[in-house]
Parts: sequence; structure tokens; C-alpha cells
Amino acid sequence: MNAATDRLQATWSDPPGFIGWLTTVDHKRVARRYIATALGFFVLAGLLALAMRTQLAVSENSLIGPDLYNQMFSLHGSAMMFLFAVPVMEAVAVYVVPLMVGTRNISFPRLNAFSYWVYLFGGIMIFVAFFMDVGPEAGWSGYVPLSSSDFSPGKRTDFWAQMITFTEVAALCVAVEIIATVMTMRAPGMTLARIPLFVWAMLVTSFMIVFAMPAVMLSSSFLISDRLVGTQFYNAAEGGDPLLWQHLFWFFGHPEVYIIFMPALGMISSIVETFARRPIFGYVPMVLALVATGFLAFGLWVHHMFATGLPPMGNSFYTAASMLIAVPAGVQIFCWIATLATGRLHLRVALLHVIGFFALFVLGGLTGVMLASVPLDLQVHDTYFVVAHFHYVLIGGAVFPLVGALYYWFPKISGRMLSERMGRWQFWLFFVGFNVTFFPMHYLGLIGMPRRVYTYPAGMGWDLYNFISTVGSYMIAASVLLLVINIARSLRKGEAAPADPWGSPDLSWAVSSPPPSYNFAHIPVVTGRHPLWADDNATPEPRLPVAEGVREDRREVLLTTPVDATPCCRWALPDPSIWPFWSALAITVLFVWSIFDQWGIVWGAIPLAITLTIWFWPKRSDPSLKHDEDEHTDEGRDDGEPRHAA
Ligand code: HEM
Ligand SMILES: [Cu+2]
Repeated sequence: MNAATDRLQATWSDPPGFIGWLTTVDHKRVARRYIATALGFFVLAGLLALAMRTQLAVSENSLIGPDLYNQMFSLHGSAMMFLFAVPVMEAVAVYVVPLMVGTRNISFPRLNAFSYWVYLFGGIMIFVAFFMDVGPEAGWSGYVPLSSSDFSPGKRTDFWAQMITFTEVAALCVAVEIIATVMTMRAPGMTLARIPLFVWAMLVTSFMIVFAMPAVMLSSSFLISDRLVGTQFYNAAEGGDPLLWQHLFWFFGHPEVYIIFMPALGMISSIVETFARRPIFGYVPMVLALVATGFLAFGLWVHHMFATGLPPMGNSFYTAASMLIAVPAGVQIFCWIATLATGRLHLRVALLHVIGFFALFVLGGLTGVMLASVPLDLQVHDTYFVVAHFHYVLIGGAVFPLVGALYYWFPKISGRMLSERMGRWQFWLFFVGFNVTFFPMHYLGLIGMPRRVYTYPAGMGWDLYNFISTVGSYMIAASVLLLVINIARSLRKGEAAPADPWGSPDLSWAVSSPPPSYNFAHIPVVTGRHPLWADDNATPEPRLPVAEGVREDRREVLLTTPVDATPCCRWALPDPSIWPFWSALAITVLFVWSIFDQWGIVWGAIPLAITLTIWFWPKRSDPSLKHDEDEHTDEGRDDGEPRHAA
């Protein structure tokens, strides 16, 4: 510790105690609770899955009735997609991206805090509703007319529709922050061609979120206004169109799976590069594949609608596009295999999960290509074949890399190592359990078992496969339990983690584990694609060059140009604030109120307007205002000498 880091510490740390906890805008603290909350929702949604599998273990079971089962699969699907998969990926990025690009916080830290609270309140609401018997009941895809007030009377679908809209606000906030962080806050010298692949993946993902989420927010808002205020967007009898729902939903829904999957690709690249001890093979094709996937993902949504009777010519186009997207996926797979084949492998648990990913994702991808063909899709539409397919891509393609990434970044985040021995057990239990659960579902689907049924008659030949599948789901549950124990144990008495336990190449490992509140004591300057590896070779770089001139007495960061990352100006980020919390609370009240009374939109807007006004009210002490004054009084004094306020 020297005087400079003491000053940084004073500037960047939160107020102590509960107030600090509530007001923090530190990307690391917000991300930590974001990750923990998302994993909490994963466990809750997983318990629902376990209950469903228990119900389906034998034919004509009466443990769970049809009404509750409807709510269970709807909430399982909605929570896994909206409250676990997307948020957890964004949350990891909120932690890692600012560190990887070498800056001191995320671009809009208060928006970040706001996003977390909105997400938390929205998620809690949907589960509270479930426990009060107003859980969603029309599936995670909420098709009309099933979700219209004719077939879903009561408040169940209203809650679902509003909470979907609401939690997507959180996803959009984070996407905007990540785009701004990556485009303007990269360390000097980190040109576009030197951005770590995980950061590239998050950049593409964030753009996809910006284009995809509004579609589902629009569709769910149309739905709620059809249900509550008598509009007719989806009512064919009054000139509306039920297919509009499917178009809007899947225009979001297909990119959604890539929004979940793309960050996982970035995680894999980080893990592969580190544990193969060599730069990734084919950096440029990798980046191009990510970008291509981002574009193509918006041109495939109709493959979810083959059974709706659209013109055959249109269907053929979407078949072709769906098959096309296997090309960039293939490019990445081959690049990783080439990297692994020519590297010096360190088979740690993180890499093990990536290798598990290869096997599972290829299988899920193959059934995806099968489903893209219209005749086959028409046969297996709405059967367990589809359930098998999408769990292979979602769990194999995203959850396996995510768990790998957890092992990889846990030391950085917590300052402790996870047990590798327990990790190996956990991995094999997960891998075997996963296949035991989901592989038989392919066959079940082919022999005709429909999805979304709460039970089935004996004598269909479905019993054995269902029973096997249920056994597998308990193995997955045991594996998740092991993971939780591993984390809890390591937090209490794990081995302390050094700054760079794996010998990784990117900047996030240049700082201590866990990083100090200001991340970097000096802003690093980047001269290659792998700042911590000398000559892009996997030998450690002894020293990083650094940039000077960023003030330490206020929360200042260095902004750089989007392409070349040459320094352009200094920018002061805001201090901790309680108002993101109050604004999130006010907007929650508005949304919940609007479910019961349309005037809730009007009256509920008043507290929201008040909280937002206070949040954005300019203050004399506001650093962004002070900035301008400094430009005048400080002319010619850009040497970063710390000054003490009078
Ligand atoms: C962890 C182990 C998991 C198990 C055992 C499991 C099991 C199930 C089961 C039994 C169903 C209901 C099938 C039906 O009745 O039609 C289902 C549906 C679904 N699951 Fe999972 N699941 C798991 C994890 C996940 C994950 C991680 C995701 C997403 C990231 C996910 C997304 C979905 C979706 C979207 C549905 C469709 C819901 C609907 O039909 O509306 N699941 N899952
Ligand atoms: Cu799709």
C-alpha cells in the first residue's frame, strides 16, 4: 500500500455497513449478488423440474394434478430462461468485462444497480405469485389464444406478462452498459483486434439483446392490454391476429437462445486458451463467426412456426437459414479443437466442463439441424424430442460452459480456490445424470409422447424411459448439491487464491483476487492480444506498461476511441446512491398495481417520476458537473497530480 492506492481506496470504496450494501455501484459487488441471485433462481426452477420428473416417473401418477403441473412447467421454463440463463450470463459479464478491458467500473454504474434491483423484485414477484396459486400457466411461450382471457381467466397470465416485460428492462440496462463499456472504456492500446473473445461475445450478445428484447416486451404488453383494457391485438374475430404473437415472440425467442449461448462461447474461448496454454487458433474467424451468428440468429424465427401453416416457400427459406447457422458454430468448434489439439493441456475441472460441452452441444446441434427440416419437424412437433433437443443445447451448450466458467472465475471473485476433487465428482455426476435424463427423451418423442402432459396412460411403452429419465434428474440434483457444498465450503475455508492461479492471458488476472474496489492501481496499456503473456507466448509477462493521468480523488476513468483505443478523455463516474433502489421499488409497484387496475399505470407513475427526478437531480458536488469547471480552472494541468478539494 502506498499513498496513491490509499487515495484510490478512499475514493472508490462504498460507505460501510448496510448503507453501503444498499447504495453500492461497484460493478463487482452488484455482479456478485446478480450471480448469486441467478443461481438461486436456477435452484428454484430446478426443484420444479425435479417435482415434474417425479410426477412423470410412473404412468397415471397422481402426485401433481394437471393444474399445478401446468404452472410448474410454465414457471420452470420462464424462470430458467428469463431469471436464470440470460441474467447469469450478463452478471458474469458485469463482473469480468470491466476487468478484462482494464477499467475501474462499468460504464453506467447506477443503471447497473437499478437493473439488479428490478431483476430481483421482478423475479421474487413471479415466485410469490406461484406460491399464491397465480403462477403462469400457458407455457414459457405464452401462446394466444391459450393465454387470452377466454382460456386463461384470472390473474395468472397477467402476472406472467407483466413480470416478463419488467425483468427484460433489467436485461436491456445491462446490455447498454456492456456496449458502452466495451466501446469506450477499453484500456489504451486494446484495439478491436486485441479484445478478448469473451468480451467480443458479450458485445455481440448485448447488441442482440437490444434488438430482441423489445419484441417480447411488445408482445407481452399487447397481451396484457388485450386482457385488461379490451384491445384486440390477438383477437381474430375483431381483426387481430393470433399469429402476431408467435411472430413477435419468436423474433425474440430464437435470438434468445443465442443470447444465452453466445456468452458461453466466450467463456469457452477463455477457458480453452488458458488451459491449452496457447493463443486461440483462428482469432479472426472466431470473431467473424460470433458476429455472423448474431446476424443470422434474427433470420430463423419461423422454424418455431412450421406447424402453423405458413406458405411452403417461406418455410423453405427458414429451413435453409436454420441450417446455415450451423456453419459459424462449426467454425468455432473446429477452432477450439485445433487449439486443444496443439496445446499443452491442463485438464482442470473448468476444462472438463468445456469438453463435456463439445459432446453435448454437438448432439443438440444435430437434432437442431434435424428439426430445421419441415417434414421431420411436423412429425415431432410438441413431443419430447423437442424437449430433449432444447435441453441439450441449453444445458449442454450453456450450463456446462457456465459451470466451467464458475470454476475458472471463482478464485478471482471470491479470493478462494474451489476443490478440484469435488469438482471432478460433480462434473461426472452432472454429465452422466444429464444424459440419463435427456437422452431417453429423444426416443420418447419419436414414439409419440407429447410434451406438457402431467401424466400418461400405462401400456404406451413410455414407462421405462420415463423412469430412467427421472433417475437421471436426481443425479443432476445431486451434482448441483455438490456444487453448492463445494462453493459454501470454499467460501469458509478454501485455499487462498493468488492473482493469477491458472496463468491466464487477460487483464482480469493482473489484479489481486478479489480485486480492490478500484480494480487497477494504474490503468494498464495493452500492446498485444494477451497482455499477461510475453510475446503472446504462454510465459508470464513480467511487467505491464501503464498509463498515468487519471485522477485518484474522484471516480474517474479513462475513455478511449472505439476502434484504436487511443485515450480521448477522462470521465467521472457517479458515487453510490440509494435512488436506483427506490426507483426500482417504485417501478415494481407500478407494474404490480397495473395488473389489478389500469389506473395503476397513471398513479404508479408518480412515485416513479419522483424517485427518478431525485436520482437525476444535478448536484453541485456532482462529478460530471465539476468536470466542466475543472476544464477551465485546470488549464494545462492535465498531469494527473492529485489535488485535494478545498
Ligand atoms: C437442471 C435440470 C433440468 C431438468 C431436469 C429439466 C426438466 C424439464 C421438464 C421435465 C420439463 C417439462 C416438460 C413438459 O412437461 O413438457 C422442462 C421444460 C422446459 N425446460 Fe427444463 N429442465 C432442466 C433445466 C433447464 C434449463 C437449465 C433450462 C434453460 C436454460 C430449461 C428450460 C426449459 C424450458 C424452456 C422448458 C419448456 C417449458 C414449457 O413447455 O413452457 N430447463 N424441463
Ligand atoms: Cu429457434
